[in-house]
Amino acid sequence: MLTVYSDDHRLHDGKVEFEGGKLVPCYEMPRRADLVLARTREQAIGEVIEPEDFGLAPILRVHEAGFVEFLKGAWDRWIATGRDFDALPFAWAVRGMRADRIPESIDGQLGYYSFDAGTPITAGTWQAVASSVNVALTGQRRVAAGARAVFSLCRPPGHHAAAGYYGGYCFLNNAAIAAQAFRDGGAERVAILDVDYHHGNGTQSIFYDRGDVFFASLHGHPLDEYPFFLGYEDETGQGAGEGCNANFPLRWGTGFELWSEALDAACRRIAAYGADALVVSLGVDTYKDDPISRFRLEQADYPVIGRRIAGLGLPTLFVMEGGYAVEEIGINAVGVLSGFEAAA
Ligand code: Q9C
Ligand code: ZN
Repeated sequence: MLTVYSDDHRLHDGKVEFEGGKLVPCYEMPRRADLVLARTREQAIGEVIEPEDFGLAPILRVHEAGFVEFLKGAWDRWIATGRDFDALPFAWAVRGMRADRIPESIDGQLGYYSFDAGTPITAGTWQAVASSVNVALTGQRRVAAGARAVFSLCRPPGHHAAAGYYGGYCFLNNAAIAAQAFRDGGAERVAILDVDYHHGNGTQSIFYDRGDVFFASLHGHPLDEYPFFLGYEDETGQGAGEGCNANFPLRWGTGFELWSEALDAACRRIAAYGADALVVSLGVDTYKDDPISRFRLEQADYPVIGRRIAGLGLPTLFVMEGGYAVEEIGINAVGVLSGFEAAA
């Protein structure tokens, strides 16, 4: 399987995120992608290529122009206020507040365009984010041109980012942009399978009212787990998208037996939908030793996941999302790909 990768991800290197009442070192760090890349080479899963540049047009098919403009300029505006550390928001519009008025100050806009304080913007964030999108789109183009499967080693991740806001270590939604690119390239129906530990709230929200993109997510139950405010089973889509959203929330402590039953159910829904292409939001923070997650998957489970996904028989784009047990991230992520290859 071909891997798409760029060193540009290193330009996004946040120092701290807000967690549990204090600022802690970022879990989402450059070493994550470095170790996944190293593992693709050790396992010789295939050639590694650099991304092409697709510019802003495919991004603007999914994200609001004002939001993209904000992301591009946020760091320069932040340092212009005299600060030389990571930019984090601290206030948000909640129930009944004015979400229809955009503040002018950088601090107000950081809150307006985000949903958590865990996602720092740094000097190189925009460049890394734009490159991560290009990694996804380069993989998408190869799959659209006939490859059975490609691995887009995206960093930063994307599935928490919605059309107009960032959060959860995500800025632009790589998987959603790739899914839209499949549609724009002529695919009638696209399915997205999100196996990251966290609910793909951004992806769900982007396609919620559309019937042309099916979204299925297995994740920590919102009663227990971040992002807390989306991801329940009764979110089934709306309007033309009714029936095209499937959530499988699972409680803390879930092990592979229960998790893989949910995977089977999600795969049956995707098979019944009849997609022309599949995008997999590949997070491996379901691992038992992940420092911020509470499922109990083991190393040997990841190839089984890959085999099950291969069973769908669809042209498949894997897009890297989360996974914070850094020393094992390569083994687990590439484990999925190896399992897929062995079965495909
Ligand atoms: N600092 C992904 O796996 N953690 N994102 C909340 C606040 C947020 C995970 C603690 C976890 C986001 C792509
Ligand atoms: Zn995650």
